[in-house]
Amino acid sequence: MSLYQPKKSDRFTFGLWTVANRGRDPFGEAVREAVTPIRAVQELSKLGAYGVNLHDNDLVPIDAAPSERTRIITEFKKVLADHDMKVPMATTNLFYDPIFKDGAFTSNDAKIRAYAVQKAMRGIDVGVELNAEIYVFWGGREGTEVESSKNPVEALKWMRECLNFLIGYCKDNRYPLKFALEAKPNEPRGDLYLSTTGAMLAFIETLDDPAMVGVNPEVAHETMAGLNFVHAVAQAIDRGKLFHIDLNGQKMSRFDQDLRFGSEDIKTAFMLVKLLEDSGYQGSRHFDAHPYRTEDDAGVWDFAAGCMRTYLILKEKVHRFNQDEEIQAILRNLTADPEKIGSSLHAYSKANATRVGGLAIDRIATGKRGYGYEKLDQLTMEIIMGVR
Ligand code: GLT
Ligand code: MN
Ligand code: MN
Repeated sequence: MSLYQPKKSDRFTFGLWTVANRGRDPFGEAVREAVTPIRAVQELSKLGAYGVNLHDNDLVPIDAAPSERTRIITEFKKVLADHDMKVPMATTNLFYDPIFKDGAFTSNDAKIRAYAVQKAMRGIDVGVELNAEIYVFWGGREGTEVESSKNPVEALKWMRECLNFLIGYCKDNRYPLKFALEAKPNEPRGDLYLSTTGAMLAFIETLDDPAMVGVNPEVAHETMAGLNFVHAVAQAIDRGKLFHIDLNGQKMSRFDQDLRFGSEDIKTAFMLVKLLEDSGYQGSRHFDAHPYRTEDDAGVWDFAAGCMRTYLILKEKVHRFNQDEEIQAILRNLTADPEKIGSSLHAYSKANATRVGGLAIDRIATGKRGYGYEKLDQLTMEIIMGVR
């Protein structure tokens, strides 16, 4: 059905690392060949994606010589141009190499923090060369198992120093990049610093240029901690800080499953799409997920197509929800304010204090009100289940 066929204007993107995931886990070997960056661009463009995102080392091996780096990037740029694919986001791998086993920007060792900053500066150069607009920072190993090993206040200072350094680097080079910080509660470390999107939002305000920095919330990461992802995204939107988003699926209180978007908790996925679409979010709909370990190469592309198709199906359900007269009447009734009481709460003034202070509010009668949420939720579910 053409309604569910992805278009460039949908801005669907995938990390190179997502389709290239080989299904390795702590208990088992890789189960398939890695999809190369070039093939990822070719296949994802056929499926209708807008672009791909990457870590420095998804494209250029960590030990590549400068000439090798140039060759790889030139070849990659050609494939992107040939397939009308973009790289809207880039990031640094600050977690894979053993040097980062005790963190990067929050390592106790200044030499390791410097190496991380150096690697991020090079990664930023690559991102800018590929016309990326957003540079993501997912700490990876910024955390600890042994609490006594690191001063958590110092760790935050180091994190701030490194990010400020990189803000300075971008300004000095007139790079038009924006940064997006991605929170995660735990895994791969026992505990990670700045573990929620809300924590990131507070931290951003302490940086040298808060306007340049927003968040990259991920479905799986808030959900792992049992938190409400939609509310985290809403707070980011409220602050004008939703610069990017990592869409995937996750069961609560498990390891970071990174499942196909919409494959778990379809109601939350629906509410998330509704929030993004209703808010006018203009950024990438980026999928940070992995095909099941059971899949061969064909399954990898089923996975990618499924992420986008589910998003578009949910988007169409959101449209139905917004057009549904019965639902909209319920919603209008919920916020009805015939006496215009709400406007007296917009700001404190003597006049408003007099009005609010003097309102005759029947506590008992008002407390008896039924909200009709059973009906509203059932109607919502019927939209999602496709019978409405
Ligand atoms: C890694 C991680 C993700 C991050 C990526 C960016 S890499 O797959 O699990 O959540 O978004 O560094
Ligand atoms: Mn992510
Ligand atoms: Mn994840």
